[in-house]
Amino acid sequence: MKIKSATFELSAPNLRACPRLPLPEFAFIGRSNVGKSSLINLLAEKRDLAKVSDLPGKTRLLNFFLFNNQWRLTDLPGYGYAHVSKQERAEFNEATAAYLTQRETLRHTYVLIDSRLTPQGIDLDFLAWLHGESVPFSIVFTKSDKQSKDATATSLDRFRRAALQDILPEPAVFITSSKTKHGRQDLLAHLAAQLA
Ligand SMILES: Nc1nc2c(ncn2[C@@H]2O[C@H](COP(=O)(O)OP(=O)(O)O)[C@@H](O)[C@H]2O)c(=O)[nH]1
Ligand SMILES: [Mg+2]
Repeated sequence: MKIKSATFELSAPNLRACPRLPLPEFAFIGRSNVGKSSLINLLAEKRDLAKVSDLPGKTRLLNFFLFNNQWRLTDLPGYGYAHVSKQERAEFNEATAAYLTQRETLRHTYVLIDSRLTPQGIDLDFLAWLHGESVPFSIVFTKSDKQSKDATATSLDRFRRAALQDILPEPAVFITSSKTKHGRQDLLAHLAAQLA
């Protein structure tokens, strides 16, 4: 799929404030700092479409980006950042949960995982929750440029055993780097297949 246009549409604090015009949507979610915004910029081939930050925990809103005037990517608040207050955390989790389980236009969810890390409890909990709610999802391994191919393969193996073993059919896994553009075409092909 060719990306001809990509623009920021709006930020929503809750489900009610999400865009009204029904278009197919794809959600990106993962821990703070995992590379969600960078991946959106990679798909769009724009440097500053989504705000990239070294400070985790900055995005507390659901951010909508319109692609080719046909479909949207939703940058969801990162989970697992300890430094926001309990109250704030509960609120954004509620908006995110409502979006994932009730948004009628949501076609597919991509869960981003740092390819360098051993399986993290918070990711496993989140995946188990998604699966329990019957939300269809795939895995996107991020930052693959930061280590060797072998190390990524080992990490993926470990992750499959820890997180995906009980989930059928086994979710697709994409290996990506926003730095080298690795995985961009595969991810776009997967999106395109779901738009067809
Ligand atoms: N080397 C490398 N750094 C990345 C990659 N993706 C994101 N980063 C860096 O990781 C940090 C967090 O990225 P960001 O996209 O803001 O993560 P978000 O919080 O999930 O939206 C930033 O410093 C990015 O430059 C990648 O594929 N490779
Ligand atoms: Mg971000």
